[in-house]
Amino acid sequence: MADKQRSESPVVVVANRLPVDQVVAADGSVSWTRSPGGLVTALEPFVAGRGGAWVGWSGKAGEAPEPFESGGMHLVPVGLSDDDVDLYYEGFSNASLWPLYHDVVEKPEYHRTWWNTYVQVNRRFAEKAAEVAAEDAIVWVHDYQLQLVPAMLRQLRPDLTIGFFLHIPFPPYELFTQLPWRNAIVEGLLGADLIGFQMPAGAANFVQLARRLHDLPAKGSTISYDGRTVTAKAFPISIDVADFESLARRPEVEARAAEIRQELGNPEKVILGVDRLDYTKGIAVRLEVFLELLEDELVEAPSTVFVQVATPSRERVEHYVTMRETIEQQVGHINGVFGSTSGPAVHYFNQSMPREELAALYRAADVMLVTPYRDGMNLVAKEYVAARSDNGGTLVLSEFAGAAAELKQAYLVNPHDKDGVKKQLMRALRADPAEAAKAMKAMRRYLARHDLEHWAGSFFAALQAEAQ
Ligand code: GDG
Repeated sequence: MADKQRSESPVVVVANRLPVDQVVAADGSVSWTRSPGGLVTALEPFVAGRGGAWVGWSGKAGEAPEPFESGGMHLVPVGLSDDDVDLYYEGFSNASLWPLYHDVVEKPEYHRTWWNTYVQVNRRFAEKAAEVAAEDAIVWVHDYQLQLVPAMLRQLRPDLTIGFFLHIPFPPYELFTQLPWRNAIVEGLLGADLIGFQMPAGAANFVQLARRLHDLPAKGSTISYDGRTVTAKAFPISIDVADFESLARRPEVEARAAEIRQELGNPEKVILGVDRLDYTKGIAVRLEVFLELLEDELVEAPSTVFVQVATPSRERVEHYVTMRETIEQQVGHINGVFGSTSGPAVHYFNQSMPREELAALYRAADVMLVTPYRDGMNLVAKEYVAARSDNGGTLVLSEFAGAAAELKQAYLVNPHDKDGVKKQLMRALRADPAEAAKAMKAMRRYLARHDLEHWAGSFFAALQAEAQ
């Protein structure tokens, strides 16, 4: 690759998705709208402010569109064919790695065709990044879909400083070593100078793997590899706290929260769950626990209602299809037995809601129920806390979500222990308002200092230090 062909981006983000969505109008014309995700908001200042680039997939299968400018960033699309989407994205990323990295909650499938496509697509991303990065640029690669990119990129461009952040948990040695391609993944990640994890445990798992599987010398968070030092450290991600708080405080959002309670029939207590419809999130456990509490007559419907927003996700992956059917049967059963003409016991929404509506739901809920079996962080828990500037509401949180290490005043639960979840949910429902307000205030104080800017800033600072 001749130098003159290179663009001059001093900062490059590489992620599975571009920070924009492609919109095709009725006349066939193509335009782009900014994705609503928090990650985009967090990274944009670092990328746009420095004439940087973002390499990613547009979200639509087919030829890659030409690079273009948006929001001050140089956006570089990577093309994925229908087969790539099937094998690299839905297959290896979401049906091999996703369940393996989440404690094998569902059985991962390992197929050589999926892996081969994962390698090919990772190479495509690495080549694009190598093309656009300026001499000595900083490149930040994201997440489990692109774990081979750091090593591939280093081979193409040894001058770069490369960071990698994993948004999901990193499993212990005993689970990770199931993976037939375990060595290649570890070597892929070791191409980075800095590997970020949500939790210290993930970083420690990685260091242990490097040591045991590859016999590499390691001290604390650093690994010696190929004449370089690779650092593996925790950088717990967060949300744009001020932005979410001000959204939830808007008069129209507060009015909508009151309206929601009215529409629900003015119940005494509203329990809320908000998740992508994913088997790691423990939605079925919540429904089982709510059913048992109704059966035990510890709660009564409709004076207590459970609202579950389950946003459609990965609808072509088999595990997700069966899980949705199970959940819908559970909801049907609970409402069949405990619903009445004045309303159902469970209000279930398998649809995506606008952010304003989510914020209003957070403000309307007495108890936020977050019960994943395993979760890298869980931003919903943090959003709930940020939304409660009235210090109202209580949070029931799985100890297996990264967020549990930070939101210490939550009612922590083990989602595998139904009696334990029932007990904590009842405590949350019966919480003394003054005590609950104190807990919420403490969590809000913590979050205010640990927001998304803090996360992105500390990762970039650590990466820049590697570049010195
Ligand atoms: C991965 C890791 C880690 C949900 N439904 C709607 C909607 N959402 C938004 C939430 C929240 C986000 O989606 C979900 O974030 P989570 O962190 O809870 O979970 P994952 O999607 O699994 O994210 C996770 C995260 O990456 C970041 O590193 O925390 O552990 O698994 O922001 O509000 N947003 C809108 N409508 C919905 O219906 N607008």
